[in-house]
Amino acid sequence: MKNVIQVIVIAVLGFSSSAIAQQTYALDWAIGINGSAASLTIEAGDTVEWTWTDALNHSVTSDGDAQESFDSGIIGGLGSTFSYTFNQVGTNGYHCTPHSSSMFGVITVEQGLSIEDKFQKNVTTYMDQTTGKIMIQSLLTLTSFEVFNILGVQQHSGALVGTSGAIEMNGYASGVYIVVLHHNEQSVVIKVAKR
Ligand SMILES: [Cu+2]
Repeated sequence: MKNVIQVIVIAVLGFSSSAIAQQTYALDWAIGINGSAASLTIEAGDTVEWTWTDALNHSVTSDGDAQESFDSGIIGGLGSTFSYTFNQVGTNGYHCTPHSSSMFGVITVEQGLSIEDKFQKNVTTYMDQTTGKIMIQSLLTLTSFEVFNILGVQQHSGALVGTSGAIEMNGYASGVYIVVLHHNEQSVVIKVAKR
């Protein structure tokens, strides 16, 4: 499960929208965390902090072909952390040395990402057909949602709090819905199909 916590330090710079302060993003790091749960798209100058969420020995180690080279070394213990600040645009595959088949991800570093870009590139959603809920994970804090049918008629709306959430879709007809997620003034549009 993607469980990202966001720590944003925003300086009000008063320049263009591209003048966004560097941010620190937190990722959980434990057995079974891989793929999208361990991957982020960030901006050059941003920091990623991994926190050990199980008690095993892990490392955060860049792949051989990563843009930047980083290695925490083997660290053990629940709550241990490792931080790395990415300064070069590029793609950084990484893994845990003792558990490379179970723990791996990619930190993609781009330049000139707006807050909206960061929001859009780091939201994952899926329709849980069993519970009838749209499950959401976001790097940036979610504030509210709207759900529209394909005709653009609003069906549902409400508040969201934190970086994960669920939108109850039980009681709504099967079909395709347009979901708009909000982070303050930023928004992300996602299409989901309810069976
Ligand atoms: Cu590991």
